[in-house]
Amino acid sequence: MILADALRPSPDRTWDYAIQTGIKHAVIGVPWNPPGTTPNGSFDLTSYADWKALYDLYESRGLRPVVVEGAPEPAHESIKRGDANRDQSIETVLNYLPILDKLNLRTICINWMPYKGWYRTRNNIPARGGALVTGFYQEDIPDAEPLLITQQELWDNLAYFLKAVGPSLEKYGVKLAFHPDDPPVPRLGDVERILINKGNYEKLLNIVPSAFIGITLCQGCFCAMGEDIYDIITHYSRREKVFFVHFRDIQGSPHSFCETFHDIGPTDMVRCLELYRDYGFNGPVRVDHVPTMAGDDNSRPGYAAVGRLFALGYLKGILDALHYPYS
Ligand SMILES: [Mn+2]
Repeated sequence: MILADALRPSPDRTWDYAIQTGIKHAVIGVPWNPPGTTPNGSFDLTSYADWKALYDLYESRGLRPVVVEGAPEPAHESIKRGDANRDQSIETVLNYLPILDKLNLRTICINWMPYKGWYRTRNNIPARGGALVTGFYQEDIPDAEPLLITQQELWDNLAYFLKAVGPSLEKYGVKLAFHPDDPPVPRLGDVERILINKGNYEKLLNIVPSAFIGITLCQGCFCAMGEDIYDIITHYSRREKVFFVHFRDIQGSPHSFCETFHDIGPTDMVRCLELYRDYGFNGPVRVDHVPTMAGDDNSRPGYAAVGRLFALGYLKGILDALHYPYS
């Protein structure tokens, strides 16, 4: 496994914790510009110099970038929505793929959730010892009209995109790792969703069959779907479709769930890692969605520094105990 941590493109305490924990790989974020601003804002997605400077920022601290997460929103939001800027945005993607190749950045974690990203209705649910976790409760977000996007439109936009970029993914050796919808529900207020179950993942993988189109196996999302997480890991590891792992757990169902500490959720996390190991998974992994613990404020629910530190240590301890090699 390649043990990595998601680190924002400006060094902060989470960088220090990652480095001090022995992490040597980074899941990098591209400086983000809100939708509606210029497509690329101050960071030009088609500029090698801009990508190289970003790469060097991480590298200078001993963190080798291995995954781009998420797929840069300024380019991808229009593609997901299928709006008037779609073709121009696809052009941008086609222009940055060779740059990623040059930097040996082989994986993009992408989601297919336009308009709303990962979504929670509660951010301060008490967990062990007063730590705080996030949760999703469908009753908190009633259906609204008109729908901004339907399932059919999402599928159509996805097929349009994959057909446009598929050959370039192969040419430049860059993998697209599709993250599940979070929450994995068919409808979220005024938008619909598609990456919500195994059946739809099978459909996704059949649109443009390619060794460069696969999955971000966010364990918490597949658990929330009600899928058998051990079957999911086995099935997609065998097919070499696991491009990236999000180590995470939840309790509940698609329409009603909350996050858990990694060590006390319903999932047997040791068994999950045994399965990745036994099927020879050697790609990147990162911890995902952690509780906010004492010492952190709750300004970044799911991504607080101390909770992350605990999760990293827990993951590393299991890997060592299993003699699962990682770098
Ligand atoms: Mn995730």
